[in-house]
Amino acid sequence: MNYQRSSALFKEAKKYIPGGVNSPVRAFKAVGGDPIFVQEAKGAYLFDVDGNRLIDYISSWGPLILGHAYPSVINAVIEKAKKGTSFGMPTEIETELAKLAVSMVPNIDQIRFVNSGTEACMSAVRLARGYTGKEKIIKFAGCYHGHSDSFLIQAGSGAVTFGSPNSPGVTQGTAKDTLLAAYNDIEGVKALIAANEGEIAAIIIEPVAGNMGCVIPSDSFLKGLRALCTEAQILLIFDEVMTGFRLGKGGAQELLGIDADMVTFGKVIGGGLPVGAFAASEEIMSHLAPEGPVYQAGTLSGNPLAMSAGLAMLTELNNRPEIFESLADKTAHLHEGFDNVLKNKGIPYQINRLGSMISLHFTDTPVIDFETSAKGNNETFKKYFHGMLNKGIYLPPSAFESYFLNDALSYADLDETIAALEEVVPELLGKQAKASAK
Ligand code: HOZ
Repeated sequence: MNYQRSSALFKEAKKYIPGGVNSPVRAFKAVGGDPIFVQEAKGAYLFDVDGNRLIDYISSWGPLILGHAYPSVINAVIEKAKKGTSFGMPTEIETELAKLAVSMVPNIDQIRFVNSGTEACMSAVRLARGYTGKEKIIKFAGCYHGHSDSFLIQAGSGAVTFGSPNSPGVTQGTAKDTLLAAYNDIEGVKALIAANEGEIAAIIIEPVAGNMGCVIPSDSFLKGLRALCTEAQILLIFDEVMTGFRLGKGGAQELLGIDADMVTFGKVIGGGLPVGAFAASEEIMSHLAPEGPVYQAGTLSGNPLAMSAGLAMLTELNNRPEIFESLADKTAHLHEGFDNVLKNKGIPYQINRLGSMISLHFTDTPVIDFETSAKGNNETFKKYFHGMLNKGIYLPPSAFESYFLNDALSYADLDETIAALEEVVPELLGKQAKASAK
């Protein structure tokens, strides 16, 4: 495949935008080469500026559950835009989306819309601190909750991809209030709580991690966290930026049967437009301004275009809950196909999957936390990524990201992807690649 125009655009972008991108993982630094510039997308496919068609496995990092440019979402945005784009005043559609989200997600009475998952997690923690009167939080190595200061401590996703899980610029004062535990290690959490008795406001976690690849919590781990939080009066915050409205109508809480005290959402709740949200019981949310003293605000919060996209997508998911099962089936098909291709080839690998999230790790060790995820062989990952890209398959350009399947993917697309992997295997083994049909 030819990516000449993408490379030329990247060169130009680098003159005016740091690293040529507005979010680091997009720069392909973890895999080498130049990023692909998108021209447009429809359904399961991306079309780049060089005229290539790519089967998309990132779905804008999660939100495009129905596929790209889904008609009811696009029409809702167009119709709304004709009536004005931003008012900084209340609109009815904010309540409509809030009401629908509250009806779909367990354990929440009220929701506050913001503009990104970063803002949602940052604000949720502020509210947790204001509500409990305590200052420390526990987060898990490899979990990513956006780029606000408190969370850039052993953060996953782009931060760890570029070797800066603890970013310069985060003060020691801020860092000391974030305690770090290992994912799936309940004893470690117990020890932290004991050592910081009465000081921990919240534990924040991706209930299914998507920022160190896809990492699945053990049943006893999440149950244990719930029990510890209840016992020590710590708020359990589920960061459902990726899992919310994706693993089921009610997200990971519903699928895994664990109740959170607060939930954060991101891109999904805006149907792919810039939205985030945080939600909890009325009792907790009443501490938020203007009802209570914990401040949070934003001109673009509840923006009508974003609300209309979110409402159209959530309405569709609410009316067609069979989508979640169908997505999980498609993901299982991909898993099985990848397994069939890779087994007995002498390539160490692990596949983690839950619902429509999946990741492939080139390691012998089961991937259960950040440490085991980091054991993946990045040289093999690079060959895999570029081999697949050359066959028209767009995967996350970092081994520390999950893939997100969308409803527009057909079984033929999945089979094309599995066939592409078959062709890439010799490259993974260090052999000469077979000539591609494309
Ligand atoms: N690392 C982000 C997803 N986990 C990437 C976001 C982006 O580049 O858009």
